[in-house]
Amino acid sequence: NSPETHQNVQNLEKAGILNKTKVSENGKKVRKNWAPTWTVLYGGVLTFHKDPKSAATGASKTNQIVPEVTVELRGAAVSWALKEKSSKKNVIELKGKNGVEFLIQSDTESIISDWHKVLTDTIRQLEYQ
Ligand code: I3S
Repeated sequence: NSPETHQNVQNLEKAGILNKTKVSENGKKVRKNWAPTWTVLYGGVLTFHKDPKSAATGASKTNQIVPEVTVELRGAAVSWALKEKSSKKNVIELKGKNGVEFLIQSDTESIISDWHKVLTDTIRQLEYQ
């Protein structure tokens, strides 16, 4: 039995700062607004928090606790974004339910590859629950 056999969504946790923009809401395209964002995966839910370091109001502990956005990963889809979606490299497309769509990005390939894997694994795990 490999460790993967026992992997479940509870073990799939990750946090870090990624560039993020919303691109669609309720299935409608919205204007991009890339911003460094504290990104947390926990319990099958991805949350985006304003990066305390870049918040205009200064560092706030509340920002780290209260998410700006919550994406339920059950029924979501994650993929590498096509070149047409952004001029940036290493871009992941995340499509949530209710027609919400985000791009997340890091200039560091290993960082974004790790996120791609953990998000893909989480979505796959949630299909079997
Ligand atoms: O897909 P787009 O519209 O070319 O995205 C770019 C714009 O959102 C741009 O801002 P303006 O709203 O001022 O045009 C952003 O600064 C760019 O970063 C967006 O493109 P990339 O290729 O970086 O996702």
